[in-house]
Amino acid sequence: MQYYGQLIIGPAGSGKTSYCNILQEGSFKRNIEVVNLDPAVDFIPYKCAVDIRELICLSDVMEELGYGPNGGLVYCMEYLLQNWNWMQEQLNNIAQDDYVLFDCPGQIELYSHIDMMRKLAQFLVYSGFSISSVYLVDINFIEDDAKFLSGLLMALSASMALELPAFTVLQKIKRYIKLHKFNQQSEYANQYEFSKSFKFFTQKISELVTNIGIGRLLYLDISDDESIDNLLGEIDYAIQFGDNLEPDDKLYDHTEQQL
Ligand SMILES: Nc1nc2c(ncn2[C@@H]2O[C@H](COP(=O)(O)OP(=O)(O)OP(=O)(O)O)[C@@H](O)[C@H]2O)c(=O)[nH]1
Ligand SMILES: [Mg+2]
Repeated sequence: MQYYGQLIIGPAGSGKTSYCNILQEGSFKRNIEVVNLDPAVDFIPYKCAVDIRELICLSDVMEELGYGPNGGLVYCMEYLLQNWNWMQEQLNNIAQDDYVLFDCPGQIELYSHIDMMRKLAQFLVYSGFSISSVYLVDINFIEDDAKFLSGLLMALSASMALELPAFTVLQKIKRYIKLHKFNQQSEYANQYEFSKSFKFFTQKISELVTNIGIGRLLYLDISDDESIDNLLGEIDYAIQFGDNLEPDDKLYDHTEQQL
């Protein structure tokens, strides 16, 4: 069995859950199922195909075992890996053509300091998933050079640790542009125009990320379907999603006319 999807990672508040929700609500030529892997979350806006909290949740661990929030989270993720059969059973209910998003917790120690998420990624691959990691970085980090660079380096280190096809995504770009009144007729995917220094800086970082070979640096705003389509297109290509889908009628008609 072959499944396709994304492991959505990134720091707290970077927009992981909102991204999953928008993708599930929208129409992006696929049926999207979301798996919640955050045992600490109170409210989930999307319809969950699998929810880790049915196996274990952080508040119970803190109450019953006396752990703090971070130790408790590590315990929960370890528990999930030890009980992977449970996850495997839940995933068996997902149809083969469904596209699965894994909404992960925001504590980046899980990716960079301990190899728990790498094991989880391996389990998914063994379970038949062709999956990429998508690391969301809040574009507002760009306000501060040191913060931005450290954000991207964290993305690099987490992506390398996971050993999956990887994408680093600057998120909330539209709001950022609005706040800074950039001219919106631009070069990035024909949408945005940046100041010259900004463009140069991101281009250099993008080259660095691409040269290291662990994934492209892309832009996203969940309020902009075109930016989501662009991102999905890149990821589809990397994980080879859609190779088995029916051809697009419009594209077919157009090609036929050209012939
Ligand atoms: N303008 C704008 N706001 C966004 C975007 N994505 C997320 N947000 C907002 O950012 C905030 C945090 O979003 P979440 O989706 O909860 O972030 P998260 O990464 O799941 O956070 P944790 O689960 O705590 O790690 C929310 O208030 C969202 O409404 C975006 O693309 N544009
Ligand atoms: Mg979240």
